[in-house]
Amino acid sequence: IKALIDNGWGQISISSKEIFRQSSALSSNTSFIPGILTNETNPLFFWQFDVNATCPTGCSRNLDYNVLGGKLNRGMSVIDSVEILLGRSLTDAEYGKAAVLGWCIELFQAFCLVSDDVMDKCHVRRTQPCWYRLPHVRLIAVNDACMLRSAIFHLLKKCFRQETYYVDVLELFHDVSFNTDMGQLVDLITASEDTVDLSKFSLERHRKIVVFKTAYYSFYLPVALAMRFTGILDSDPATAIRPYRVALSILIPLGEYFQVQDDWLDYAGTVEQIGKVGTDIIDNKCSWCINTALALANPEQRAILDANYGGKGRGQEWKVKKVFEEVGIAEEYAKYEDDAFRRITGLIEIIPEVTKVGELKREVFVTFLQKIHKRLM
Ligand code: GPP
Ligand code: MG
Ligand code: MG
Ligand code: MG
Repeated sequence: IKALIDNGWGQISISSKEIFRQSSALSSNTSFIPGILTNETNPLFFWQFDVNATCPTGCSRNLDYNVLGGKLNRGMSVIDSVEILLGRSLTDAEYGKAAVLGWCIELFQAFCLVSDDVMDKCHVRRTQPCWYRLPHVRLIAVNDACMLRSAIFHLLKKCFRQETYYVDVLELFHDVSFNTDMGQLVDLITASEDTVDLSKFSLERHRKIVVFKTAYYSFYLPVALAMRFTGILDSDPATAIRPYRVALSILIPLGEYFQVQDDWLDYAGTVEQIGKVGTDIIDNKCSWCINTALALANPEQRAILDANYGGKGRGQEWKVKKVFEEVGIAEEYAKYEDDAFRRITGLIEIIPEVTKVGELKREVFVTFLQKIHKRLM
């Protein structure tokens, strides 16, 4: 892994390098993702040995191509949250285990992106062609996505089977995964390929989609894993406070804000910023942008949206973007960001300012909010 990082992985940020370095320090004879498939003592070794010999896509290539190259925010959030909850820096062993949980979320994210790009028919992801676009991959990407998700459970078994919270962690992944699948389903069936009917859209429907498809796995999952890892129980017998519910009540709105930003950047971001090319308009997606534009459009503008949203013809996307501009969507988005920041800060303040070890801490959520507020990538 060191060689991988030092020779030619210049695009990996410092924090990503740190997570790799620490993960490989987990145990002297266990290299880690993407090295997990290169170690003979690893139960996954047979994958590489058998499958790479015959399969041109190769499993380690799947990992290298799809797990790396992102910001690793979700993975790093597990480690950051564990450190905050324990109120101290971690030993190497603790860091290694927290990093495994971080990598499990990154595997889940890779599974989501590989399959989402097939479903959204995208071309570019993390500034490279989407995995399924590679000529030797194509629909094998569906199986590769499944393998990325299955690898999570291999890792959890390998590293956490002895822990009292093993089943809680398994349940978390299963529940969050189910919610994400449901969110993705509602996203897809609301964006019909054959008929464009903007009257089906609403901000309420948008909220349901984004909470389920993004907020649970991107925001609740990292913090809930850190909470399990540090021994936080479902309810505190002394105070009757239910910490996981409190965390959910903050992280779901935070995840909703994050996905609104994703929708905004799909329309306004450049490929250099976001590493992908937006497809929400041509894909007829129920995004924050179209819902906001619908609320502000006059009858002529509405007619242009009705005639061109979801259209694949020349200039149709441009016409929609022009209406977005005319209705002042940029100002509306700036207002949304300010309001979301205030609202979520208010939710965070429900947690007492001073707490004991083993209890939730405001800083976990403040750190997360600061990481995403006004993000441009
Ligand atoms: C983001 O939607 C949501 C996901 C990537 C979750 C997908 C879930 C699955 C079960 C496959 P998006 O399409 O707006 O993301 P992006 O803009 O990154 O393509
Ligand atoms: Mg999608
Ligand atoms: Mg997509
Ligand atoms: Mg998007």
